Amino acid sequence: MPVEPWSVATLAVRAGMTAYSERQQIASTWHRIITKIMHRQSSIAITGVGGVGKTVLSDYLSGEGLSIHYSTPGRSVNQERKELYSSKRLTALTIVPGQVSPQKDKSLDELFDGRRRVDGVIHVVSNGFITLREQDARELAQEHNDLERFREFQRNKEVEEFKELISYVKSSHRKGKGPSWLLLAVNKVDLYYEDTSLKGAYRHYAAPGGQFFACLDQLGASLGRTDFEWDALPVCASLSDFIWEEEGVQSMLLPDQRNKLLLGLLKAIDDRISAS
Ligand SMILES: Nc1nc2c(ncn2[C@@H]2O[C@H](COP(=O)(O)OP(=O)(O)OP(=O)(O)O)[C@@H](O)[C@H]2O)c(=O)[nH]1
Ligand SMILES: [Mg+2]
Repeated sequence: MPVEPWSVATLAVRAGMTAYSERQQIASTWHRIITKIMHRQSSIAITGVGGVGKTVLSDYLSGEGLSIHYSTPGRSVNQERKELYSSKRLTALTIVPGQVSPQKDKSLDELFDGRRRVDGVIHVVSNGFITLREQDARELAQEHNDLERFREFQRNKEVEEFKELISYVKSSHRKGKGPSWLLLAVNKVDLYYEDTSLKGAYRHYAAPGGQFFACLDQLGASLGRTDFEWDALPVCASLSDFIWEEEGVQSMLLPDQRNKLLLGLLKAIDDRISAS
């Protein structure tokens, strides 16, 4: 269950920060997670609407995104994988493309209807700060030409998308193939990390009364509280300003604050893999 307050300081304590540099901790925690997943021959899924930041977040969780040579990717058409090479190639993490497409359905079917178990799901949301690319952006701009309306539209879309995911999770669970946990990664928090907006995001995604809480609470009741648990955590990866039409929102966190949030999420994943 999510705990308030959401802040860099509380998450740093939860992540058990040590004297090691955050970058080293990110790399070592990621390695530990991937090794455990590999030994189990299961996998982790990353889901969420297009432009919410799934590919970039996974690159930062693995440490790749922290390199000065890293450049942000374009829209993902096919599913992406983080793999480990041992005697055979094993997928440790699958990122489902966000844009509605046959590739997306195929990826979801493979994950939740395939032979291998899905250990857990990281579902990414971004409080309406969705990066739109190409034609669809121009079409939407005509209807939602101010940022607040655009964000509201995107937040509703996130709820619809989430309900679809829940059906996949339920059906996979019925076949005994997991997932046993779901983490709601409330992403791009660097764009709304001030008091009122952050509290608003907490209420929307994590507090009783919000639609996400209702969906997840119901899901927990139907799957069995001992077989499934969830949490919601704020996070961010690429600290970029957000521009919608004429309006801009500045990124307001520093790299070391961002790294603490990444570690908070990594720790939450690590704890769940260790427990399940
Ligand atoms: N401010 C801010 N911007 C971010 C963050 N993460 C990603 N972005 C921006 O969001 C854009 C989209 O991120 P992606 O990771 O490509 O999105 P995606 O969810 O993989 O999208 P699809 O591949 O279309 O499914 C990036 O190009 C960045 O500009 C973040 O934490 N904060
Ligand atoms: Mg992508």
